[in-house]
This record gives sequence, structure tokens and C-alpha cells, in this order.
Amino acid sequence: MLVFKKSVMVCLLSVLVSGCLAVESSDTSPDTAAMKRWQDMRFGMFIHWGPVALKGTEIGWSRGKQVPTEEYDRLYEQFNPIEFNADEWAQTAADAGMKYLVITAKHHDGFCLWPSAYTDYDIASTPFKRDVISELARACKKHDILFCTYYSVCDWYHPDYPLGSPAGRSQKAEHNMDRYYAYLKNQTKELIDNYGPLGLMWFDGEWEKPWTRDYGNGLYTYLKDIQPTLLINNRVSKGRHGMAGTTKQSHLNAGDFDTPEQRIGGFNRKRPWETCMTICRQWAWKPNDNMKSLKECIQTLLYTVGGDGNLLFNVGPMSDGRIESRQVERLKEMGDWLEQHGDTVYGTRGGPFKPGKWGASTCKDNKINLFVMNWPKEGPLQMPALPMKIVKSEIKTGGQLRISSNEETIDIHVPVKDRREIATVIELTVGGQAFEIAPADVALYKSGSVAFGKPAKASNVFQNSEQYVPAKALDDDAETRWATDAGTKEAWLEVDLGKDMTIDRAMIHEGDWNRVRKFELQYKSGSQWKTAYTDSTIGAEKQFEFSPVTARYFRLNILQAIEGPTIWEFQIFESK
Ligand code: H79
Repeated sequence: MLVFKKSVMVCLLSVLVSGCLAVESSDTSPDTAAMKRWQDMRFGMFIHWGPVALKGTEIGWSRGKQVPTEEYDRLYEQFNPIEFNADEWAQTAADAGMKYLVITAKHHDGFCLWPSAYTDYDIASTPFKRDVISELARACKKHDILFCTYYSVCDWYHPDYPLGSPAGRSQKAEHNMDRYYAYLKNQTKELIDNYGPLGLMWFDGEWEKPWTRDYGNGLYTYLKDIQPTLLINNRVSKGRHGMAGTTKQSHLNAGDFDTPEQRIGGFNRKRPWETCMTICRQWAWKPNDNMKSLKECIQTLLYTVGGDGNLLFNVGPMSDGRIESRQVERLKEMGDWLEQHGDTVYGTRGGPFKPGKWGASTCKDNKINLFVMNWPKEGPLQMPALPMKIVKSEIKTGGQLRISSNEETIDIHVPVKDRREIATVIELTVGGQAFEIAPADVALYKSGSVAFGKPAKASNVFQNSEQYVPAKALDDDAETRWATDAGTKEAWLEVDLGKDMTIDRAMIHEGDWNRVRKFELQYKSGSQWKTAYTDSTIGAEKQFEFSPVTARYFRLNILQAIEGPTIWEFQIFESK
């Protein structure tokens, strides 16, 4: 009891003194200039490399699986990448239009790419001996690329770290987490001291049990004290929503940005984020791995920046030290595109038109860049009207452009022959700061639903992910959805039409999920919800009519579901 009281007191005091809870205090928010500099870069190179390249299996994860642990842990004895040329790697990144680089100084397998004073399981013990991290840091500096390191907080090799394999299937006999934590602090400090200042420290492996929020938040403040301009990802602490990479309780869990993995993050201007994604399938080199097409590569970048995020694009160099030539070529092709259109990417912010099937947009000062990636089957692409005048418009990928606008829409006409396979780039110059325009959805096909693009609320959102917000059911895009947490049996989605409207028809699309067993369509009358229609299942494109009701707020109320319901589209129509 005494202890409890004391801790409450301390909490209250620290709230009074620092003005807010632990990680919200000034020493745990990122350096503003460093954050802006990094966000302006938008595109970086991720490198996963180590002795495992000798096997061509996945770094860390293949240890004790495809490769027996004893064999994996001795690969370093043969690691001799004599073709390694840091200058070439930095040149490849620069030619791709990448502005920063993050390399696996240490992955989950514990091997260190630099000669560490705290372990012999490092590059100095290989036949190669050379300090890869040092050579790369220097080459990056020369090519004006911001150098950064990846460091896994889980270490399946280190005797002090409790777990010995993924999912803790093997435990070490004499582990000592506090001692391991000291090792980890020494090593990360060593990286900053020897190769810093670093752009960012990219942590990973934090989901494992031995890693606690206290360890994470402690490490965060420890490193920020050493280098205040250092940026640190959210995986330093706990609270990551799986591969979506967003952060639960970001006021409690340190971290400067979110980290969606192998997927593009949802539109978010409030919290910085960076998608990490592989150019092939595997993080580490794999022979004949499936490589992404140029279209996939560039569209991934554009959808990411259009959502206001950065892209950290991964290559896994081979065991001889070279990056596969087909990957170098693909990256160069991205660089060629950026050479032409870099001003629409670097230093821009996502929006104001939110990414969707149609494409994505970025903005800077009085310019809006549209990346149109899909067109309606017929007619022009219709964008919602802007609260600012369009003073000029230009098609940057060549050809003809005609724009006609009225109070509600901006119609973008580009003849089929002038539409580009990857993205048709259009620049709009507006009569004000484009970033101040409220972000809006764009529909490729218009349903005519009055709920389209209107403010929405929901009982819950799957992992609080931007990707599954209720707006996704109101965007006339049947490929995006509102999703609820696993195990949800009852849920609602509410829309505010902004004014009273008379509705007598609806279309709800649950795809082939068929999880709903009972639902009702409701409208608000005074402070009460009333039911306009009720039914059992939904399924694909369910259309129904009911006696006209007039209200401003409508909701889909799911009364019974067999699993967390997902709704791809919720459309309601005015009675004619
Ligand atoms: O370094 C690359 C991968 O080796 C590493 N992160 C990228 C940057 C990676 N870590 N984990 N994974 C890849 C996939 C693992 C997913 C899971 Fe989990 C770990 C599933 C359950 C535990 C993370 C935490 C996702 C959900 C909870």
C-alpha cells in the first residue's frame, strides 16, 4: 500500500514538474529540425546483410530452421565478401534517388558488422576483417546520404539474452537480461561514438517478452542524451500494432515514428511514419528471389509519400559483397523517374487528396502534385473541389490536359494516349498554401451515396490502424474497408451527413466475409437512435429500400457477428 501510494505521488509530481507523462516530456520528443530533414528525404535504402548471405536464407529467422543453429553461428568463419565496395553501395543508393541508408549493424542473429569492443562475434573475427560500418558511413558522407543503423534488441545468439530462437522456442540456461541490456547500451553508444552522428537508430525485435517498456523508454532517453538529433523508431519500446506498425499508447511508449512493415501505411499527417519494404521477397539475399516490377516499385513510393510517409526500400547484398545487378538496375530506373519528377516527392507532404485506387497526391507551398494511377472506365477523373482557386495546371508526364471545374468537382481530362502506365503526373498551382487544404477522398467510380467522404465514427477499428478506419467504408472504393478488432461481435459505424437528408435506400458490402448475422440501419432523432431497417446477413453488395427517413446522423448497427465484422462499403441514397 505504501509502495503504491509512493508511486502515485511520484507520478503526480513528475506530471506537475515536467508538465506531462514520461515520454511526452521534451527530452523524449524528436528534434524538430532533424525530423523535418528526414521527412523531407522521403526515400531511403535499407540493407540487410551478414554471413547468412552465404546460405541465401532469411537473416535471423532461418537460424535453427533452414540452417541448423550450430552451422548458422559458424558462417562468419567463411564470411569474406571481397567484392564489397561501400562506395558502390552509396552510389547505388544515390542513383536510386535515395537520401538516407539504414544497415543492419546487428540483426536478431547477433552478428555485428562492425568491430565491437563488446563481442568477438563480429566482422573483425571473419576472414574479411574490414569494418563494413565504418567504410559505409564514410561512403555515405561522400555521396551526401544520411547514414543510419538498424539494431535488433532481441539477440538469439547472445548468452545473456533469455531467448534463443524465434517465439522463444529455446531458452538459454544462464541468461541475464540486465547484463544484456548493459551490453546493448554499450554497443549502441559505440555505434554513435564511432560512426555518428547517425541519422537514425532503427530498432527491431521489441515484441519479445524479455524486452519491456522500461528498457525501451530508458534506451530512448539514454541515446537522445548522447545524440539529441538522433531519430528513433517506435520499435525501441512496446506498443506496436504488429505489421501495421502504428503505436498503441504513444504517450507511454517512446519512439519518434511508426513502422509499417511490408505494407504501405495509412494516410497520416499527425504522426511521422516510414514503410519498410523489400525489393524482392526476402530481407537478406536469396538467389532468384522474386523482384518487384518498376511499376510496383514506383507506385509503392508514390502511395507512401502520398500518405505522408517515408519509404525505406530494402536490398540484401550477396555474400561476395555486391548488390545483384538486376536490383541495381531496377533502383537506377527508380532514380531515373525521380530525376524527372523528384520535386513532386522530396520535401513534399502527403495530400490533400488521399491515396486511393485512383492514385495519390503530394503538396508543397502553392503546388499540388497528382499521381494518377488508375482512371475511370469512362469520362474524366473527378476530384472534389478545392477551397482555393486553381491558378495553373500542367501535365508533367507530357501530352494534353484539360481541367474543367464547378462548385463540386474538378474534372481531369487526359486523352488515353497521354496516360502513363506508372503514373500520370499533374501539377496544380493553387492560390494559397496547399497543405492547409483539408484532406479529401477521391472516388474513381461514383456511387452517388450521400455518405461518401463524410465524417465517420466507429465503435472500434482493427488495431487502431489508419488502414481500416470507418472512412474506408465511405470512400466508394470497394477495395478498402473498415475493419474491427478480432473477436468483435457487435459494432457500429456512424456517419454525419452535415445536414438533414431524406434517405430511403442503402447498399452495404461485406465482400465474401459473411460475418454479420443481424444488423439494423439507424437514424438519429433528437438524442435517440431509431431503426429504419433491420435484417440478418449482409454479404456482397446488399441493396435494400425502406420508408424514407430524414436525419443528419445515420449508422449501421451490427447486432450480431460471428467474428470481427469488416465492411468494404456503406452507402446510403437520397429518396428521389
Ligand atoms: O528485419 C526485418 C525482419 O527480419 C524483421 N523486421 C524487418 C525490418 C521482422 N521481424 N519480424 N518479422 C520480420 C515478422 C515477424 C512477425 C511476428 Fe509479430 C513476430 C509475428 C508475431 C511476432 C511483430 C510482432 C508482428 C506481430 C507481433
